Amino acid sequence: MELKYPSVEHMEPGHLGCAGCGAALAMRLALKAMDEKTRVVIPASCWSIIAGRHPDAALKLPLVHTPFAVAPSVATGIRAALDRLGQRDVTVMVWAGDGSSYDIGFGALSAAAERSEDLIYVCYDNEAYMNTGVQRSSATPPGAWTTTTPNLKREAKKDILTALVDHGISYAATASPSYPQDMISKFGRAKETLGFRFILVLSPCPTGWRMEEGKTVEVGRMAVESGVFPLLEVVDGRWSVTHEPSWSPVEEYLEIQGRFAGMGEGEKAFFKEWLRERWELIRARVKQGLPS
Ligand SMILES: Cc1ncc(C[n+]2csc(CCOP(=O)(O)OP(=O)(O)O)c2C)c(N)n1
Ligand SMILES: [Mg+2]
Repeated sequence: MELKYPSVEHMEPGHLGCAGCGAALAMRLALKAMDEKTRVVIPASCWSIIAGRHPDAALKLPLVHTPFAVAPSVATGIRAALDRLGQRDVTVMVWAGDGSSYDIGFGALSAAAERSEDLIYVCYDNEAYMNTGVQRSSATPPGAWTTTTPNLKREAKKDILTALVDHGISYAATASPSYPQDMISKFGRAKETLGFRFILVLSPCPTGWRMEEGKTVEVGRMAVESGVFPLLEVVDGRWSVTHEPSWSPVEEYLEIQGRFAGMGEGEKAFFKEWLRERWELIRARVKQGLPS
């Protein structure tokens, strides 16, 4: 298949991530839609490590490391300074894990969204606190093993996308590095949009998901095709599904990952019910359209 995405690379070939890190691939693809006038803001996470340090840094772009809960606030300040300097053509992009986005930094994220800060906020979602050794977050799916859910997570995954959309932000999307064309075009669209933009990227983690490190792209595809991770776009409140799943069996997605190995029939039924309810909401939102 002919690859139609840009050859530009804002990431060096080497980085400090684990082999098969979906979050590293996600960054590489996301940056293909960005230019060199991009400033990256990263809170405590695996990416604090993956980025490395000068002179061996993995990114070719200026990057600010922040404490766990304040990346959107630091990004707000950087945006304000750039505006004061008249540098409106510079994009500020937060690149945060699910721990800081869904949980500990959610307050700062919600506040920046509510103020319509002119930022791109990316949550690379590997569904747990991976950098500190695989602890459960509110992004961890039901039925998953983590070190803090040795008997599997009992709760559903928090729907952060809908929560952010309901702040009235200008652009929101989900993306997967297994679908590079879809992902790069969403980052391109976000770059061209003003206001608060939120992109949720599912980033398979071989270490925490207990899967083979060569299967990152394949597992990402299974997440999308089974409907577990819907590819969506919400522009000014108008929802669309950018890639219809082929509804491949959910079991295929669960069985390829060791973190779901402890699931019994009850956990599988709960997982499928969570999935069904999620899609019910998506279909309703897509149908709803905009008020006339
Ligand atoms: C206030 C605070 N609490 C805890 C930590 C320790 N810590 C550093 S990274 C991290 C995990 C972050 O998880 P997530 O945001 O999902 O990113 P990931 O590591 O999965 O990439 C934690 C708990 C910290 N740096 N600061
Ligand atoms: Mg994480």
